[in-house]
Amino acid sequence: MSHAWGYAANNGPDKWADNFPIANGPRQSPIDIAPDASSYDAALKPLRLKYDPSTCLEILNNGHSFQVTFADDTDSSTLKDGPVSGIYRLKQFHFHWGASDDKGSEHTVNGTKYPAELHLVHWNTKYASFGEAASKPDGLAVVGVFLEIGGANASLQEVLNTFSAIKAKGKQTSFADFDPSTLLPACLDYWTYDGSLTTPPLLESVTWIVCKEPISVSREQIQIHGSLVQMKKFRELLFSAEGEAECCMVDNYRPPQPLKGRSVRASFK
Ligand code: SG4
Ligand code: ZN
Repeated sequence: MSHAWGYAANNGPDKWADNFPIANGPRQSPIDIAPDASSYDAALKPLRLKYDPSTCLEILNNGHSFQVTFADDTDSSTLKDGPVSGIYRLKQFHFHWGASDDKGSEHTVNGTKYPAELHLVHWNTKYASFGEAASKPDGLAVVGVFLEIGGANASLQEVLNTFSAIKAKGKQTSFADFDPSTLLPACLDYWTYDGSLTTPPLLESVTWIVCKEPISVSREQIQIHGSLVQMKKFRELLFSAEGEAECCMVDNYRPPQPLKGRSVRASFK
């Protein structure tokens, strides 16, 4: 494989194992969550997420997704409790989405796909940096939130409003004072399991925390003054860089991987 990894037929999830053999490893992500096969664990604590909007820095199209990055040199924006111990710092959040509303999420619930999935990526401060933590079994904690079609989401719209500046791969722009907790569902009940990054290098370092309750995103909402388009707006971004043949950023999700004997625990009955 001479080309870089991606989501196309010639470099997509089915091909990743050629360069990243851990793709067939014991704790790969995402998975299909079967609620009836998950076990309620009374020892699981409520998730404690504390985010400081002043740590929000910029938004970037990295050619695989777009991500909002945070200053992570202090414990200002953190995840504590839930299934983990210690302090995990927020590094970035990003999304995965489909070419149409019937697909796009990475995790599925009883086989049901959502149109998109939000990932908030945190790293364990018992390690010196994100880079060091990313290869440790307890290095990362990613909160996954499903998006479902419903009313327009005002908080999400603040993110989407930057898209004209980050359309092509490699583009970035400042994005300050955004509070990522405004993207969270009201209820933080979750499923948790031991997994991996869902993109190469597919490192098996992620404690996954997948929220039961989705947040809403509008399919399309036309207003009288200008248009407010949410799910469709994601699909205007490009995998390609400026000057290359335009290739829409869609279907940037990995499908569910084998559970291989892992347990999925629920924080709720
Ligand atoms: C997306 O491609 C992000 O943009 C990546 O962020 C992220 O990689 C990757 O997904 C995998 O993360 O939560 N889906 S995931 O398992 O966080 C990392 C960057 O490239 C290492 C920074
Ligand atoms: Zn992700």
